[in-house]
Amino acid sequence: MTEQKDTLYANPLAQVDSFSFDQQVVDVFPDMIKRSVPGYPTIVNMIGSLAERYVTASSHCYDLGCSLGAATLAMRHRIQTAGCRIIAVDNSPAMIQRARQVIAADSQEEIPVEFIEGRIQDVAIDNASMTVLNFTLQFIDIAERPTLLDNICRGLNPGGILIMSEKVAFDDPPHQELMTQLHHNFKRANGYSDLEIAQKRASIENVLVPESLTTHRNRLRAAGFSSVDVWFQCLNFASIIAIK
Ligand code: GEK
Repeated sequence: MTEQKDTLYANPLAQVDSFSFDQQVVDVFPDMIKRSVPGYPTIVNMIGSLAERYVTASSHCYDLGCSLGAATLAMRHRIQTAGCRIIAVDNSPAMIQRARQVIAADSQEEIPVEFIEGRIQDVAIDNASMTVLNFTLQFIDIAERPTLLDNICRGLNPGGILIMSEKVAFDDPPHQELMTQLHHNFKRANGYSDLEIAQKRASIENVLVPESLTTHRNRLRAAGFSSVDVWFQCLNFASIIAIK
């Protein structure tokens, strides 16, 4: 499948609508996420490495907010044990439709992938050895986050892991400002103009709601995870491993 360049915000818009995961976004998504999220390819690759280590025989793996299935593919290609199944969930019909095509074109066919088009808050999680929330929790209403993480922890087998990547916020305003500016520099270096950066920022405001690493750690502990640590961070993007 050819990768289209993200130019969604390249021209001045009379009105910047709230960001949504529609067909336009799906068409440019791989390019958009790579040029916008520092460390995204590293994180996806490491999800594969963690699958190799943590996924146990005959268990379930969940990719919650799967988009086009990057984390699903990373797990599928590295799982070493038999009898596993990956459940990939997204509430964007356009994303799920394209993700099905991506998986249909994948040569690794031994591990079945089940797609669910729906809200991750409504998915029953059971017999899980690995669950991934790769830049998805940030789109969930803050009030619904604790219940979702409780549900994820309950559905994991003992020793199972959650990989949770998020854009994060900082309590110290000067540090927040510095991280924001460096992130914008990252986007500029990847070819986004100041107009694109400003319009995207306006569209994502109130749709993507970042929280601090302290808030994430406390919530994961409260959900029942026994070990919670950051394993990756670049600027205001971080990934946590939480072990049950
Ligand atoms: C990757 N994990 O490439 N229920 C289900 N899906 C949701 C919900 C919800 N309530 N809210 C948002 N989504 C992927 C990248 S993108 C991150 C994840 C980003 C979905 C939404 O439709 C989108 O596909 C995904 O979460 C977030 O590893 O765009 O920054």
